[in-house]
Amino acid sequence: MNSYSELLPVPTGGLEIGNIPFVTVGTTPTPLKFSLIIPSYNEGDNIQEIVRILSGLLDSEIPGEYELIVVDDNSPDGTWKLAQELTSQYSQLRVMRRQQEKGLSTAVIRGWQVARGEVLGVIDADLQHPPEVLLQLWQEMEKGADLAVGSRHVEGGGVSEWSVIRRFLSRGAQMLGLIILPEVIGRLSDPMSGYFMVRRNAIVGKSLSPVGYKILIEVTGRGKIRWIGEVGYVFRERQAGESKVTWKQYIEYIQHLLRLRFSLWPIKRFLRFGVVGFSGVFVDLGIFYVLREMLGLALTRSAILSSEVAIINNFLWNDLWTFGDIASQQRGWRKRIKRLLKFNIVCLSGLVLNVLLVNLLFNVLGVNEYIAKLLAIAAVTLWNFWFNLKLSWRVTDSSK
Ligand SMILES: Nc1nc2c(ncn2[C@@H]2O[C@H](COP(=O)(O)OP(=O)(O)OP(=O)(O)O)[C@@H](O)[C@H]2O)c(=O)[nH]1
Ligand SMILES: [Mg+2]
Repeated sequence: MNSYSELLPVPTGGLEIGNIPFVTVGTTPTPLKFSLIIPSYNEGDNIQEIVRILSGLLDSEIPGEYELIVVDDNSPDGTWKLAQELTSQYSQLRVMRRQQEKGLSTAVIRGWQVARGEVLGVIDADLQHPPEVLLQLWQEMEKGADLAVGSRHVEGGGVSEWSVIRRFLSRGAQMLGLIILPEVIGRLSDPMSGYFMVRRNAIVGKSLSPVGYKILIEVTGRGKIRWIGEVGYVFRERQAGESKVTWKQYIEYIQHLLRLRFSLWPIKRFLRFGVVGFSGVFVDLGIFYVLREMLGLALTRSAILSSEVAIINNFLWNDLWTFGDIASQQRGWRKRIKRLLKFNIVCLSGLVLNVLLVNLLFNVLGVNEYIAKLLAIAAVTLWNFWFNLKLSWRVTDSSK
């Protein structure tokens, strides 16, 4: 009797993780607690063993409330076929065979897109990720972590028989990551890990980029990850099959870091902030003219008043436009006044910094005074932007 499950449909289109699809497969209700993706390419010698071990572990912990999803890229050795045959024996197993798309990262994302679990995970098919660690990772999630990562660089972790070169490259890649993307890479002791679980809520609606091999960095960078749990594991030697790691992946990795860097920096906001700042110059000058020429006020008084009007002008535009999306979540006059006060303080501190910098550059370093002033304006613009972003319109979510 042939009682294999049908192959899963391959999602097309964007690489965004949605809410749990409301489908009932057989008698299994949705949502499930956990969906574990097993990406595979020519893992015919390993697939049966990994499915057997993982099913055993999860059956003991969360019977009937999980699913294993093998995502195979049409392996020439027929891994997908072998996996599909296993579905008659393992009811929680589902298989996707991709023929149009290739690559580890997109395999994981496509798997997550059809997954029904509240927690989404990934594990290599080649038994290099010790399956027993899975339950420890699961416990981290149960304790409330948003992300639980198997790490080779915390207690209990390691790499068994890697060559010096591979260790060096792995560490080097991590250092580079720390320089380019400190706020992401700095949160992970093992950013190259391919063994982790993430709460669906933390990445729902986020579009994950297909560049690169290391989906963990993408998830940490774009997701709403507050708490990360790490569990040490020793990366085992391959038992069977061939490695797919090539130089190309290092290049992709760097591309990936850079792409994420640019999308995480709030460049659009910064440009708007600049435009608003520029408009403030004219307001300042205009009011100064009115106060001096028409009302005959004293110089200092006019300068202070016109600056304050410009600050209020800038605040209003920033509150409406640059940071409008954040402001609309902090409604009410009280909050708005609070933001205005903070904005004032930041601008004032910027002014002090401006004067200090011009003095330092001109008097101490001997820079031409106009160049000194220009440099100070550039530095203070960044300063004002950053502190207003973090303080006045508090954004802790880096994707904003
Ligand atoms: N679906 C899919 N899976 C892949 C692809 N490339 C690698 N995999 C799987 O992803 C997992 C990790 O890939 P590996 O080639 O083992 O990479 P690695 O573990 O870093 O390197 P090794 O130490 O050489 O094994 C394995 O389960 C592979 O079968 C791919 O293009 N598509
Ligand atoms: Mg491997």
